[in-house]
Amino acid sequence: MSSMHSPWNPRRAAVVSAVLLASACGSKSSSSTSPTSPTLTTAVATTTITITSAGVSPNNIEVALGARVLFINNDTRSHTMTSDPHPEHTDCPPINSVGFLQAGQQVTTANLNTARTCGYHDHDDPSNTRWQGRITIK
Ligand SMILES: [Cu+2]
Repeated sequence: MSSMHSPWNPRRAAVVSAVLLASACGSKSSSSTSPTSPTLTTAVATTTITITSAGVSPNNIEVALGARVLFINNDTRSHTMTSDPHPEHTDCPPINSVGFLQAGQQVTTANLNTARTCGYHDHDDPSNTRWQGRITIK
């Protein structure tokens, strides 16, 4: 069985690349994905998210079913906070109640009445992970 030990086995290489191609094209995720994923902190139980020039904080929170989340814009520029996915914003419509926030303005979401995990982003800067976060409703 000298072929088992040859450094280059074209048959095996063909099988491996076929598998890689299949996995790359195979699964179509139905969940929303942002272009890039934010680095999430450990989930914090709070209903207040503060926006500064450094980003949203905390960027990973847990709230009780039915809660509202307050977004406070302490940045010097405006932000438009919306549900993932961009640009449809269909995952968690109550987050879209926040929308446009002037510098210094604060707005709450509508009641989060569905137990699920919601991602959000700044619709004006959708690929910037600084303005992305997660709200887990349970
Ligand atoms: Cu968007």
